[in-house]
Amino acid sequence: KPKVLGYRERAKLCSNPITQRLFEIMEKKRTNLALSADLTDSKQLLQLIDKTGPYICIVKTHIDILEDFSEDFIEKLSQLASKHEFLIFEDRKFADIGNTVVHQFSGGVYHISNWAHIINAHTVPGAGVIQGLKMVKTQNGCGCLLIAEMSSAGNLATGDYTQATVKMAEENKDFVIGFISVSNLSPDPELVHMTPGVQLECGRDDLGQQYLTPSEVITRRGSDVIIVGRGIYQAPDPAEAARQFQVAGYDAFVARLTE
Ligand code: BMP
Repeated sequence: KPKVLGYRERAKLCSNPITQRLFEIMEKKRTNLALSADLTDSKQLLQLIDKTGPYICIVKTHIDILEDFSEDFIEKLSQLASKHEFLIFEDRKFADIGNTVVHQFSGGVYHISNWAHIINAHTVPGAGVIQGLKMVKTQNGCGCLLIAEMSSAGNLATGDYTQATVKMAEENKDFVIGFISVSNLSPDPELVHMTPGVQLECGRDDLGQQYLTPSEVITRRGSDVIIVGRGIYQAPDPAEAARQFQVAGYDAFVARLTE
């Protein structure tokens, strides 16, 4: 069984500055919690992020669900990222040919390459999607997660598709920093695993989302980061909920370290 490494050791082993920074933040703030910030009003979203900032290592955005997007929102989000020390992950799920994703990543209304530290991509187009994204000049030296598995019922990212995705990650480590997955797929300490579909109790929603607990995800399945949306922002006290997920996620990691 491979030895489980602490966040500081992982940071030292990472050659990519984004993963290095991520593990340093995780070590310093004692958190493996990513907030899935899926509110549609920018003022409410910024308030949520400011309140939960102390407990998280990443804010994951869906920038295209904001009703009132503006440059000012990005400015304020970036200020909060510096204030609370977290990375910004735009969950854009690029999934087209290389030439198209170049424009989707750098251009349009959102100019994602100017502000995101982390992006992600489906591998259904083949390696061209990675080649395209990699060509774009970025502000923060952006790293890319490949969607190797999904949390939703009946999804097709399984078996050979998942294995081919792992291979693509291993072959593109200058830009690919890890996976969206619901299990540990690679023993390489430079590749990070992030898992959505997390609540404090197992269960599902009405549209196919399936929830696992922090201990199932981190201790048993060996993922690195829990991604939590409604479990935090729909709670009566989101800051308190974030604190509970921080503790649950971190305790689950300590349990894996010491088991
Ligand atoms: P929630 O915790 O509210 O179910 O939100 C999960 C978040 O993670 C959503 O933003 C969703 O888009 C994202 N996500 C997911 O749920 N499953 C996946 O397989 C991949 C995702 O990006």
